[in-house]
Amino acid sequence: MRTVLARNSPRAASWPAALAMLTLAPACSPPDHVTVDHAWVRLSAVRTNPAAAYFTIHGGPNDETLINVTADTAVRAEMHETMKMDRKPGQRMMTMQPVKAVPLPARADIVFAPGGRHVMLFDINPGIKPGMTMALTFSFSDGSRLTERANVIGAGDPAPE
Ligand SMILES: [Cu+2]
Repeated sequence: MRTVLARNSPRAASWPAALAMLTLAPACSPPDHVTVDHAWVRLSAVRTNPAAAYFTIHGGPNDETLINVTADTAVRAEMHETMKMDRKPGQRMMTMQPVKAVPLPARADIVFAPGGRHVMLFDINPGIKPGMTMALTFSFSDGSRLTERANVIGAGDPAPE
C-alpha cells in the first residue's frame, strides 16, 4: 500500500495518510496475546467415562507455559499425552500419561488433537449433550488465563473440520 502511494504521487503520501495506514495495520498483524480456537469436546459413549477436549493454542508475543486446562462443567481435568509403546516386538500399544506443563513459545501453535495431546475431562455434568458448548479455561505460568467455548460432540460423531 505504502509503495503504491509513493510511486503514484509522492507528495500525496502525506504524513497524516501514512499515519492512518499505520493505525490500520494492526488488524492484519497477529494478536498481542495468546488465543485459542478450534476447541471441541468428544463425550464418551459411556457417560461415566471421561470425555476428551481438543483445541489449538496460538502463542502471543512472549514465551508462555500452559499449566492447566479446566472446565466448569467437569469435576476434574488432566492434560494427557498419547504415547506409542512397544509392548513386545511387533505389538504396539497406545497409552497415555499426564502432562504437567506444555511450553508455548512466542507465536507458535500447540495442537491438542486425537492421537496426541488431549485434556481428559472427568465427571462431566450429565446435562451436557452433543450440540452444546462448554467453557474451557486455560491457565498459563505467568498468571494469565483465558476461557474459550468448545463445541461438544457425541462419541461416534466425526471430528470437526
Ligand atoms: Cu487421556
